[in-house]
Amino acid sequence: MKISVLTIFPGMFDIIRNYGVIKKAIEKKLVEIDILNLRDYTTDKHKVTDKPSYGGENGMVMLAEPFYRFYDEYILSKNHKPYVVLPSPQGEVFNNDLAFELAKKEELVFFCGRYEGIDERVRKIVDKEVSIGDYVLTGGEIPTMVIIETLLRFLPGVIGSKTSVENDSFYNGLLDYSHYTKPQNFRGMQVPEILLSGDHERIRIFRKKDSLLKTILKRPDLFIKKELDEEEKKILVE
Ligand code: 6GU
Repeated sequence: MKISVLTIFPGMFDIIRNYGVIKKAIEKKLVEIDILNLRDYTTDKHKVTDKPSYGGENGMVMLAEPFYRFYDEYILSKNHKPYVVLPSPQGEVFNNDLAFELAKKEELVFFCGRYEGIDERVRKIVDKEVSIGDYVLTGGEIPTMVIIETLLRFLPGVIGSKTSVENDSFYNGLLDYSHYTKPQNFRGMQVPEILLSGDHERIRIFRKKDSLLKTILKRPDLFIKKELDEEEKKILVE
């Protein structure tokens, strides 16, 4: 997969490129992440990317021209059509399902906006507007990093084992089960006996029940949306 990001603050992306799982994914060539400076697509000698809003009193708005120039020079030159994402509080609310859909694309492009917003006409060359939640951030860079990190976990080979992605919170509409490591007795708190038993089937059922109960207690909104299978129903009535 290829990801290109258009931003006036390329340095912000060092955070995701240089650490942990994403750094490894880049090294393994599972993903190529290109961070492009929007200023390189400006047309004036001062490399201006924003101007005051028409109508007044509303601060600065990002110019449409640099985004369109990038679109003409980069996106239209490809024989496949990259999928353009505009992170914005007006977008579809991001979740694991949307991340899974985005992870199937051959190439993603993120347009990072700043200030009060982006010229409305940029939306014409955007495939999907995505919000990371009902609150407002000052720019699209952090949301872009959130979206990239989430979707990369779905690419084969990025996370050590497929089962750890599948067991994660939300993958099956439930929160993750509880985890324990050494020591067995930590300040008087014990690891549940069953996890030490070596009985994989009983451990699987125990964890499933833990996931179900955690979801009911902590995220009842998720639980009421979940369609329980026969095994899950049986675990809950036991
Ligand atoms: Cl994607 N962008 C900005 N600027 N603020 C947000 C957001 C995105 N999602 C939630 N708030």
